[in-house]
Amino acid sequence: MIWRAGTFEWDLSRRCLVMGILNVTPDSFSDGGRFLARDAALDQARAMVREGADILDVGGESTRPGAESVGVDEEMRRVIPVIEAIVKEFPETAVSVDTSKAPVAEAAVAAGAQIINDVTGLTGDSGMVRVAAESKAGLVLMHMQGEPRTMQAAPAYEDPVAEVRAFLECQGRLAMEGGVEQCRLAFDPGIGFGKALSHNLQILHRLDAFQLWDCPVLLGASRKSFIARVLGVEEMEARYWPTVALTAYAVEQGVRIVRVHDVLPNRQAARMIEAVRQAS
Ligand code: HH2
Repeated sequence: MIWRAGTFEWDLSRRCLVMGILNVTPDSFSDGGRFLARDAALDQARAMVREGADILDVGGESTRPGAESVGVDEEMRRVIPVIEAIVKEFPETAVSVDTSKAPVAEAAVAAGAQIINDVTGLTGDSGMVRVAAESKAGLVLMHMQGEPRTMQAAPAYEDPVAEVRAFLECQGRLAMEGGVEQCRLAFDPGIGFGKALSHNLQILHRLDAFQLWDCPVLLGASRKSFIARVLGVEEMEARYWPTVALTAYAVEQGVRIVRVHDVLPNRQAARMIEAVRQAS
C-alpha cells in the first residue's frame, strides 16, 4: 500500500504513520489555547517531531461539538505562519492542514503543506477538489453527520458502518472524478463527529469496512469524549492511556494513520503491534 502526499511517498504495507495534532486554536476540546501563539505552536511541533511524528496536522478551527466556525482570514492568520515555520525547520516531516475551506487549503499547500485533512469529506467547500487535484496533496476524507455546532444533538443512523462507508465511497469517487489520484486518498470514519457512543463503538468494531480501494484508513480517537463515557472518568488525563490502547487495537485492525495528541506512547504502541505482525 503506497500513499502519496505532495512530494512524500510512504509504503504503508509494513508500517503505519503517526499524525501529531497541532491545534492553533483558542477553543479545541483538549488543548485549546495552549498553542495559539506561534512560538508555543512551534515548541509543540518540535516536541512531536522528536517523539517520532511522521505528519503534523495543523488546525486553526476547532471542530469540537458546539464549536462556532471561524472566518477564512482568521483561520489563515492562525495556521499559515505556523505551517511555513514547520516546513522550513522540518523538511522531512509532512505537514497536513486540518481545514474544510478551499482558500485555507490552497494557502497552506502554497506554504508547503503536503496533506489536506477535510473533516467535511468535500461537502464543506465545492472548491476543495480542485485545490486537492492541482496541488497533488494527500487528501483525507472524513465522515461527519451534521456540522460541529449541532452534530451531537441527536445523531441517528440505521446502520452507522454501512452509512459511513457509503458516504466515504461516494466522496472518494467525487475526488477521483475531480482529478485526485486514488493513491493520494485516505479515509476516516470520523469518531465523535455526529455519533453517539454506540455508533462510535460499532465503527471501531468494524474498522476494516472503511478500507476502500487500496487507500489507508485514518483514525482520530485521541482523547475523545466517548473514552470518558466508556470508563466513567472525568479528567482529560484519564483519556491518555485508553487512547494508546485504541491505537494498538486500530493498528492491529489495519488502520494505517493514527491522529493523536500524545505522539510517543502511541508511536510505541504502533511499533510493538507492527513488530508482532511482521513475525508471521
Ligand atoms: N478530529 C478532530 C479534528 N480533526 N481530523 C480527522 N481526519 N479525524 C479526526 O478524528 C479529527 C480531525 C477533533 O479533534 P481535535 O483536533 O483534537 O480537537 P478540535 O477539533 O476541538 O480542535
